[in-house]
Amino acid sequence: MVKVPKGVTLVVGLGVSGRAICRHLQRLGRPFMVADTRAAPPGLDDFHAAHPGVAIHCGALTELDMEAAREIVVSPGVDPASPGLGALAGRLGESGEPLVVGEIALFVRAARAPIAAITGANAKSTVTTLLGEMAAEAGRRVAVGGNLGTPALDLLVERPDAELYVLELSSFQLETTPRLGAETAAFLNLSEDHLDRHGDLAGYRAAKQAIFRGARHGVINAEDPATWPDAPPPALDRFTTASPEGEAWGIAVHDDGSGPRDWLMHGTAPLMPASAVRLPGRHNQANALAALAMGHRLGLGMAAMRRVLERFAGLPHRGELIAEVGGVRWINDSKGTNVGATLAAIAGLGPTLSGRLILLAGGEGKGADFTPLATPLARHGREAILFGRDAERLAAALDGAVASTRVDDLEAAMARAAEIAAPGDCVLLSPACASLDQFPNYQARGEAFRAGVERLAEEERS
Ligand code: UMA
Ligand code: ADP
Repeated sequence: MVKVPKGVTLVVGLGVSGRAICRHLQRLGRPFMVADTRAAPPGLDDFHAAHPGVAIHCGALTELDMEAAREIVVSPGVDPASPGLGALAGRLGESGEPLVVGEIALFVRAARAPIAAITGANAKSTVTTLLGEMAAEAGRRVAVGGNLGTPALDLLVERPDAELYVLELSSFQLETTPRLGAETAAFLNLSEDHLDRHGDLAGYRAAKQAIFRGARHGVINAEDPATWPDAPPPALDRFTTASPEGEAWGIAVHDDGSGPRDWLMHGTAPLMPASAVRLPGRHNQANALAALAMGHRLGLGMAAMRRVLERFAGLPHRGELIAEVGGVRWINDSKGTNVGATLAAIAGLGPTLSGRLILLAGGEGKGADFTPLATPLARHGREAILFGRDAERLAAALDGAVASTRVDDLEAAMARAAEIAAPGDCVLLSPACASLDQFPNYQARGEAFRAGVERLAEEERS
């Protein structure tokens, strides 16, 4: 048994978040040690160089005696219910908060500006970026990060003058945050993801509900009751892609003199034509409305917010058009790492095609049910080309609703797609799965797709 000395904080995990936690504790002058369940976590040498003399335990957490620890700060990739940690659930630390917390708990203690927080199964990064851009456009000193981009604790030093923090928060981060106390908190949508960690959809939802703890304002999806708060904050705004009821944010037909068309609305007030939102698809109009509702609460001007919605073309790997080759569009939606995201991509693209959709999907399914993909693929699909660890499970779930082929990897899937695609078709990489069985992360998968499409475009030109 290795003992965590009395009064020492234990940091669990030596990834991006773990390192940010260590830097923060070092700044505070709090003694700490580190544990990582992997025998050789990446970047050990760099860590020793940055924190000389700090003890590191590599291996099972059950080999650690944590009884005397002042606090245990776990990384999001580590399950607080895992062996060695699970037994400490319910135990309180010196701070009066649970003994086991995550990075965001430390951030909340240290932050001196309001927090706008965003969670959901999908669209977190898009809404976080939109709101961050809106705040900057409105002249606010804003720091944006969390699950997306810069770890929250690093924002404290990168933007010490911040007057607003906009944070994307995952269920993993929220389940170890006792009280967030956000100025405004949005829960965008819920569909199956990370069931391997949270057990079932109810567990996943419960983790995400923590976003409302101590919030002064909430933003929820009127069409998705799972996002509605168990304990409502004092003020609540709802968004919907339907005609808004009361003071909700929605979409309705309005005529500004140039003919009737869909407008984004706040109650009965028209805000901008839906077609002026540069991000494509109805799901992105919902994302725009969520960002508007949060921005409105923060006092951002409508004109600044509108300018952002008109120009923001989207983040890489989210429904990103890479090229059109021989009349076939190749779209990178590598961030479609769960069934809900892939359904949104198919629903957004399918009706716009003169041809058919060729879906490239597969990887680590995280225990999800793939059957909801069958109906939209039957309607819009030419073929589903499946690869990676859960290809068999995907094929079984599609059950002949659309033609499907199984291949070894993304490269083979792209070769097959190039072979069968006809002008007017769209080849969509939206895997409905995590990438980790075959790639370091979803970005690497998206970059491999981009490189492959660029080779095809080159071949076409030559
Ligand atoms: N790991 C171990 N043992 C350990 C520590 C980590 O096996 O002791 C493994 C984890 O299981 C995981 C990997 O190492 O496979 C990384 O885990 P981590 O907790 O060290 O991750 P970080 O590098 O700190 O990155 C985390 C988020 N990662 C996860 O939640 C898995 C990053 O989100 C986030 O950007 C970063 O903190 C800064 O806040 C990434 C992500 O995939 C983008 N998030 C999930 C998602 O968006 O779906 C939730
Ligand atoms: P997150 O950070 O929650 O993963 P992103 O903004 O990165 O969210 O988008 C992830 C995936 O979700 C992308 O594949 C994107 O096309 C899809 N998506 C975007 N908006 C929505 C929405 N409102 N509902 C469902 N899926 C969406």
